[in-house]
Formats: sequence, structure tokens, C-alpha cells
Amino acid sequence: MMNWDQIYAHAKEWVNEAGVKIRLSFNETLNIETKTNANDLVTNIDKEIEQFFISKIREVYSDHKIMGEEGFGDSLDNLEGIVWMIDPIDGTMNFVHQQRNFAISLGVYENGVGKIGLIYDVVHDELYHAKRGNGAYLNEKPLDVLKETTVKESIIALNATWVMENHRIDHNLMIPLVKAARGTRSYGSAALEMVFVATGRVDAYISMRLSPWDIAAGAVIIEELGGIVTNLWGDKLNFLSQDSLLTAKPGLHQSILKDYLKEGKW
Ligand code: 2AM
Ligand code: CA
Repeated sequence: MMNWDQIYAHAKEWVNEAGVKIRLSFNETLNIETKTNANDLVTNIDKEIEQFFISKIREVYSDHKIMGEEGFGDSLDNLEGIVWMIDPIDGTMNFVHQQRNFAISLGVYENGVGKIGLIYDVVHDELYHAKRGNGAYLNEKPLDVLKETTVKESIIALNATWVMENHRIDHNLMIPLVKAARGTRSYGSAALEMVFVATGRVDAYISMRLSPWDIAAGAVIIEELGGIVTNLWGDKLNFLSQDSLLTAKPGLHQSILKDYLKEGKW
């Protein structure tokens, strides 16, 4: 029998330790490099924190697999067994430019099913966490189940990129949604945008391109509260490749899909 309480406790302990390391790094000069393009940043801290998690996991759970943004984990073609999905710093651009509005994101999945999700807002010392079937929490405080809402009463988190001409979605689908919503917001960290859905600070979050480690933890937390997590076609996410994301309160998710995204037939 898998001891999920032990895994949950270890995950929390390691996330807290990583948070201390990140806070200490604010006093150091960052080494900043670019990845796929000039705006895709990575720092020595992203790499060090990922390596820190990997060494801890390997030491205690040598049979578990690891998927990490910076590539120090395993390269996986399936999600069999237990897989840790790690984003050491989600919102690296914010980390570099603002020293805030970033988070550590850590999801633990079993055979593709999300079991544990932790998102740590390091600067605010706020740990959002959930274990499947056990509710979701902000530090020690239980989060409320999400209630239904409508587009006209909602704040939708999304990046302006997806409302201009782009090659991932017809912006003519997005403009009416943005007009109909009460407001839009953009925070630059998918993990934080997902905990904002979980806490009701926003009602939905939309993105056209995210990786499994960006959303693995958030999906566990949101689903634990009755929120819905799919791609923009309304399909379940596979957590193995990049995908779009539509996550929202119940009712609102269905309405965005049906009334604005043509039930995914675009
Ligand atoms: P990151 O900071 O860990 O790279 C910004 O809108 C959000 O999208 C962040 O969560 C960021 O994660 C993610 N992101 C940025 N570029 C990305 C890319 N090329 N592929 C997938 N996710 C990306
Ligand atoms: Ca990252």
C-alpha cells in the first residue's frame, strides 16, 4: 500500500525548504539565460531548486519517476507508476523582473491521476495544498467548495496574447468573451492563476499553451474544490504533453465552452 500521507508530508517539507533557498537567493546576483526564445528565461535558481527536489525524491522514493521543467528528471513517454511533476519556479519572468508573483508547483500523480498538489507562493509564505479526497487548504485553512457563476459576473484570468491575432486560437472567439466578462486579469504564473481560481479570487483561467508541470498541482487543488479542468476543446488533460487550459467554477466552465468556444468545434 502506498503511504500517501508520508508522500504528502515529505512534499510539504521539501517545498518549505526550497522556499527558504529561494528567499535567500534574493540577496545574490542571478545568472539568467534564455531557452526557446529571448523571453523564455531560466536562472541558476530554477535549476538548483529542481535539482534539490530531485535529489530528495531519489533518496526516499527511488522507484518514483520525475518530470521537471528544467530537464533534470526523467524523460517519460507514459505516466505509469508514481510521477512527480515539478516546476521549481513557475513565473520565472516575474521572479527575475519583480521578485514576486511566482510559485513552486509540485504535483504527484499515480497512473496519470492527480493525488497531491502543492503550490507555494514563496514571497507571501502561502502554501496551497491538496490530497485527493481530503479537501484543499491555504496553509492550515480549508478552502471553500467553488460555487456556480456566470460569465457576466466573472473575472477571467488570461494573457492578452490570446485576444490578439495569434496562431493558437481565433481571437474572434475570445473578444466576445472578454467583452462579456466583468473583468480580466493576467498574473504571469499559471500555478498562481490556478490557485486564484481555487480561492475564488478569479472565476476562470484560460491559456493556450502550458506544460504538465505548470498545471499538475493546480489541477488537483481545483478539482478537490469542485472546479473543472480541461483543455479549450473540453477534453481531459493528459499531463504528458503541452496543451491549452480552461479551468473554471462549475457552470461557468460549461458556459464558456458552449456559448463562446462552440463546444470545442473551432
Ligand atoms: P514558467 O514561468 O515556469 O515558464 C506565463 O503566462 C505562464 O506560462 C507561466 O506559468 C509560464 O511558466 C508558462 N509558460 C511560459 N512560456 C511557456 C512555454 N513556452 N510553454 C509552456 N508554458 C509556458
Ligand atoms: Ca518554470
